[in-house]
Amino acid sequence: MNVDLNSVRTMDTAQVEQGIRRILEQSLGVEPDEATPGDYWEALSLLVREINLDRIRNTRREEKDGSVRRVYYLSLEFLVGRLLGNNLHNLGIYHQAEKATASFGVNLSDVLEYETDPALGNGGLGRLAACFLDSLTTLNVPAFGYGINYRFGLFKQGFVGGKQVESPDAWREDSFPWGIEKPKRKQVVRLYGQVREVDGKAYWDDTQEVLGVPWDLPVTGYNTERVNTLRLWEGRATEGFDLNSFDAGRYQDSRFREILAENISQVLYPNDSHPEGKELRLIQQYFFVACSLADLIARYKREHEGWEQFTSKVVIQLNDTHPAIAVPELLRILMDEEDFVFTKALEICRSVFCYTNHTLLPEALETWSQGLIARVLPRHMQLIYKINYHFLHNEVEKHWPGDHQMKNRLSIIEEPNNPAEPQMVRMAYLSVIGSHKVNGVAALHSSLVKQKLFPEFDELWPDKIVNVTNGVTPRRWLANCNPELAELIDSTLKSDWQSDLARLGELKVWADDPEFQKKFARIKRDNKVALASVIDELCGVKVNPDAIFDVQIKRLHEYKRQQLNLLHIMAVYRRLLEDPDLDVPHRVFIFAAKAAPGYLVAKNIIYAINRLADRVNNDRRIRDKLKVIFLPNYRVSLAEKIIPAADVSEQISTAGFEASGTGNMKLALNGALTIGTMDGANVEIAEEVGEENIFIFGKTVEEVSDLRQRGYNPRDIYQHNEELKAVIDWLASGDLSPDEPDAFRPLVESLLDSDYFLTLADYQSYSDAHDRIVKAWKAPSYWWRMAIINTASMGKFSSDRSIVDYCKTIWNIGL
Ligand code: DL6
Repeated sequence: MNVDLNSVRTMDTAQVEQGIRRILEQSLGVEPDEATPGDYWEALSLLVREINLDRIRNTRREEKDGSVRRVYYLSLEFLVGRLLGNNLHNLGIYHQAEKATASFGVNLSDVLEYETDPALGNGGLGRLAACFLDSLTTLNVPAFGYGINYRFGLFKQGFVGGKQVESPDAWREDSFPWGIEKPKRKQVVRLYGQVREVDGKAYWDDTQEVLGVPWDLPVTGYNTERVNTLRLWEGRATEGFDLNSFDAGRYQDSRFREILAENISQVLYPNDSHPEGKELRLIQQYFFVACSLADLIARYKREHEGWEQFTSKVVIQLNDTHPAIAVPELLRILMDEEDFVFTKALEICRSVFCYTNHTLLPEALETWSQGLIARVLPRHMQLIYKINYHFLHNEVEKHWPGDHQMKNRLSIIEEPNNPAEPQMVRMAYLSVIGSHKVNGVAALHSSLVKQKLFPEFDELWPDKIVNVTNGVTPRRWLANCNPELAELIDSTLKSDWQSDLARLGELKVWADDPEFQKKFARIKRDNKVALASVIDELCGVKVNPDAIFDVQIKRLHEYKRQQLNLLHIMAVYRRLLEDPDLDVPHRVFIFAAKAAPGYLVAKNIIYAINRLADRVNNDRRIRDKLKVIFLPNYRVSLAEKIIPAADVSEQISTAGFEASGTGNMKLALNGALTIGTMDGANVEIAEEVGEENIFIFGKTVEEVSDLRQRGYNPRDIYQHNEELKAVIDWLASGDLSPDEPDAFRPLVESLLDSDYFLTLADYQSYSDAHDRIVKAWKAPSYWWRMAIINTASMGKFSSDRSIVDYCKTIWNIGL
């Protein structure tokens, strides 16, 4: 039977109501009048799950003839966020659910608050993966996401005396009805052991085995009956798991504990831009890659005879280098299990793999010691050498004959400067060599990937490195999180902007209309009132919804420069102390960010902001003109509350360091004005909104590099900028932390001694840009015009457009 996934069925309110009642009574065993919001959340989630399961069956039926090319998105992180609201919206039954819960006397928004965020990611990379799944499904592309079902997601952040403290996030300890265990699809993964060669064939023996058991999360799309799958693997011990063999002197004690099978999927590593060279992390990477490849090959074999069609039916996107071990793993399967010769096997790998680079930070580029890979995955180490030999002696030699330096430079194996250090395996090179396309995530980033990161690869293979600018799903990041604005847009445009975000451009004609501006501003204010009550609840601080809400929400990293924001707020405070009558609008500076637990300067910045907040928020002299808020435990559901309420979006990274950013897109989409550097996707946002509708400041990539070449001394700036000197001295003085006078020494030293991220160099320009913001705010019709133009200009930044680009330029999938 052919199923048309485009003809979407829906449910009316009475059906949703009956469904809720049935599940409350028959599955949860509670009467509607005694049910808690948590029970309603569970009942509604189970109802949605029934619908999803029904649709998954239809999706499978539609794909059964095997004619489609599937996208397999391999990612160690999927930051999916709460699922109920999003699913209700995608299934087209949000309003029905609202009315149905109301008929039981329950408010749907209270019910939705009950859900815990599945915190299966660190930040941008993981959230992007989640947006892409939404868009793949919405665009009706057959796709699987593959990742790990971590028991503990990203840590929970709290503050004690203003300092970050981390606690484990056992996100699925309570009920989590979305994941469906699929024991029948389990996979066996092998580790350690050794390789024997017999008659030229390799045998990987004496291995330790662990099981990977999949958990499936249904992925719904907007306006389609298709339901794709996010398959997350969980580690389990095999029955014959032999503890004694681990202890037989071959492995040290600490390692013994690390490699217990169940540990594999316990914890998400909490660093987003600094990989952890731990054995368990390598095992995590291999574990999920091995399970996923085995699973997708089994699916392929169920649908096809032979390997001839493999490359036209399968495409595998490597989300950064975390899944790069997939290249030698597929090679191993093809050569050792399927008897392909090396060159043919490598050709197949290159046809199916593609790799996305998400960062230029040198410390974030993964390398693994050769010795570690050789011990944990001995066969893979052999194959990496084989790929490297083939690459250097055929491809590099052909292009640069006799050039040994070039071979050294492009080798997957990095030779140490000091012979006592180990050889390292460059996972990025492995990914480039094993893929047919490599992409950066914004135009500027992709050009830097070509020029700075992989210039020789770009010369060797001029068509390989391409750009796909990131995007965000307009369903979660406008329709769901900002329903009032969505309604205004609906009633103004009368067209389906949610599936064609470029339609927002039609709002531009309303930008100067006083009535429209009034409505737009009213919605922003309502959202600010709602955020103010969250702030009061979480921080105990009352903020004025008529103040400018200036937000910086993202991971805490020196390159993202929360410290620049901090220094400027300190300066604003000083100005107010000097003249409390200063004619400036009230301002609320809002931060939310987690710092990697081992990143001391980042934690120091959090502490400084919190200490400053304490001082400012309790200082009556400045008459509430300034408030500083640090919201704890930043996560997707908190972002959904902050973003609709933001007036100003801080995107202030050092130029050349932020690959793209996606928060910048979400905030502009919701009518916040960006203060930003010419970095990442800010450049394209500026192009779309026009330079008059964005506050650009700071050094460009070229200026940053010129300055470094000339020799940068932050102390020169410090000595010559009176205001900046005063705030840094104040920070260093211990006045903000009398109990710990040296508390901010790490931050002050990093600013004055090296200032690698050029905070001081960009300070004055940043402060001037803020003055322009203040001026613009004082002219409301000018401000709201800009805000409306920002929303109207975000069409390009839908993740649907990103996925269309991937389909065309990378995956060769027709839509
Ligand atoms: O591409 C998604 C996201 C970008 O928007 C950010 O600019 C970038 O910092 C982030 N990268 C990471 C680091 N990952 N690694 N490796 O999260 O990716």
